[in-house]
Amino acid sequence: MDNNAKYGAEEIQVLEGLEAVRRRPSMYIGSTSARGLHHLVYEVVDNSIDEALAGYCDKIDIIIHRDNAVTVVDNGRGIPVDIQPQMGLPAVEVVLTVLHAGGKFGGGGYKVSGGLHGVGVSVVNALSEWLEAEVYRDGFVYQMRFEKGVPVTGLKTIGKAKNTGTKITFKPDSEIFEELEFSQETLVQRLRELSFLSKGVKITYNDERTEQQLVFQHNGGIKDFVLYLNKNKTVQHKTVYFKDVKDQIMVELAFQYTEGYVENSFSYVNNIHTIDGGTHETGFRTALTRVINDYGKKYNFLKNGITSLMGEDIREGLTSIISVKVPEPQFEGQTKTKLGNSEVRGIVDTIVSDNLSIFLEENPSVSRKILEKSINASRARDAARKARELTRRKTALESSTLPGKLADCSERDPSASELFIVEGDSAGGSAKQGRDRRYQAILPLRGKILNVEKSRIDKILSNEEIRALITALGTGIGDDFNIEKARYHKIIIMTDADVDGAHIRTLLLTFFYRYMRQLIENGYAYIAQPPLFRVRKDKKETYVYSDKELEQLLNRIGHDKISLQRYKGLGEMDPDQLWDTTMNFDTRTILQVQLEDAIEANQIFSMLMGDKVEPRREFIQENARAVKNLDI
Ligand code: 0RA
Repeated sequence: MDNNAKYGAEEIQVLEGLEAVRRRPSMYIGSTSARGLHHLVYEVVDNSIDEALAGYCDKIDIIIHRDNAVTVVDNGRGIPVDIQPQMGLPAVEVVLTVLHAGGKFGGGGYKVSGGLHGVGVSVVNALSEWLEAEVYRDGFVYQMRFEKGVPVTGLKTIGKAKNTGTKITFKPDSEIFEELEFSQETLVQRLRELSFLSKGVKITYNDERTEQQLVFQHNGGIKDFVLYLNKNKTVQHKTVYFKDVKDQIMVELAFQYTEGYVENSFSYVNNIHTIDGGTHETGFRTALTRVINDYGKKYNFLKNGITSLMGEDIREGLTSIISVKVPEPQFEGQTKTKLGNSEVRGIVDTIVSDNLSIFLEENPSVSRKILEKSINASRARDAARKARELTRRKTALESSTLPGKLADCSERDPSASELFIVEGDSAGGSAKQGRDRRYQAILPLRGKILNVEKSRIDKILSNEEIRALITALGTGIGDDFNIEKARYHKIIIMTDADVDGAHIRTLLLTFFYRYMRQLIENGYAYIAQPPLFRVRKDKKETYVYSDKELEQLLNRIGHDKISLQRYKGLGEMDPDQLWDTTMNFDTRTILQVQLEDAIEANQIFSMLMGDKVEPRREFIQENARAVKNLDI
């Protein structure tokens, strides 16, 4: 066969592949916004994690350079450099230029590839202004450079190496991405999560922009993950952990019951957070419910009218992480975060049943606590149903009788209506006078609403402020929640820029997160941004929204002859001012509440709302004005 001819054809294919990626980047990385940008890093790190999963790598360093180029270094085997026969090119070049080539060589194992990321490093290469790869292997350092995915050097040997590994540095292409700035918070969150999921692997984060250095390493793996989630909660027992393999599917489970009432469970497939669950979650839940019920029956816990416990009773106060590794995962749903493989359900069920039954038999005191807690939950659920029915009936009766303190808008189309939830009666009064009454409704909340993290639903529903809120929103709550019935599509939390304001905002967000999550998921929840200062000079007034902005303004206009007013609360503004600065559609800024990462949200909520007091106070003080951090 004519070797050159074959070469040519393959090369054309490579170029066409890279061009396809550059033409429609979103097909490969989801978007070209900040989200897609961060995916580039995850993609490269996933390759190193695969090397760790295969047992050849235990250290991964991520460096963010000042120009937002990123380096990922690992101490794995190094990408092979020998000539790959099919393409007649060094394997490293193939991995970096051929779509989906990454997983084709090397020995099997579980790859992250095929999932949410897993598009291959060649995609990162295609979307980078430049990328440089260094491979440490067979005693040498090899290097190769690419621009927009195309090799601009051959594979060079540039020195000797004692160790093995791979180093990839890339600079995302400004022609592709709308946003080039990496967020430390976003990256760190994912790296922390990965370090829990990859037991023992040391992951370091070095940010040359801020000189921050962070190290993540968890020898307890997902067991440490559970401890982390329960950090500020009172727990009932030591974390339970087991790991098992069946038909090439590996299942790891860690759980621990807290004294709280909320469930905090997360599931992963090949290190991808499956937000929408799937067959692995179903298998786990089914097994948990059955095994606990069987134990309860066997040891006579179920009596006094309770014949069986429901899954939700058993999961009250449960914190759990289930992580499965599936060789060929099928992800479903719009966001591809739901596992579809039907065989996984039975396998997880069997593994959880077998291990959990043994655990319960061997740990009767823990078993007793779980059973007692579940039975309590079951009793409370009855009470809750009654309370809910009461609210439901009342809602039906009072459908025209909205809460007395709600100043509703005249518009009836929810998509054109907004509700301001305002801290305190005095600010509520200003807001009522200042608003555009056609489209803006005002609900003043008196003082603090109930801490929903510490109360069961029956108590929550008997709280007057909460009931007013539920009725005003029109959606119902919990299982009865119906987003279609929302009376407003913008629900704007407007609180003072102080510690109390931050607390109330967090309480409200906790409530939405726990009982009306779809409000957040649909993007209906917002946070108002009232000004912190008013600066007056020569009769010219300027409203200022942050300390930094104030500093910049004063530097510009000088410090002389100015009058500075600091707003401690919304109540200090008259209705016109409140309208001009915070409520006017045309000039205001409102922050949409994002549910980017349920883990972080939970962490913030449990830190703020959990029953251990100290970290909470520190956090609120630190973030009293940094609204961004509370923007779950
Ligand atoms: C293909 C085959 C082998 C390793 C790798 C790829 C590999 C890729 C990356 C990407 C980042 N770090 C990496 N480390 C390894 C197996 C090589 C062998 O059999 O020696």
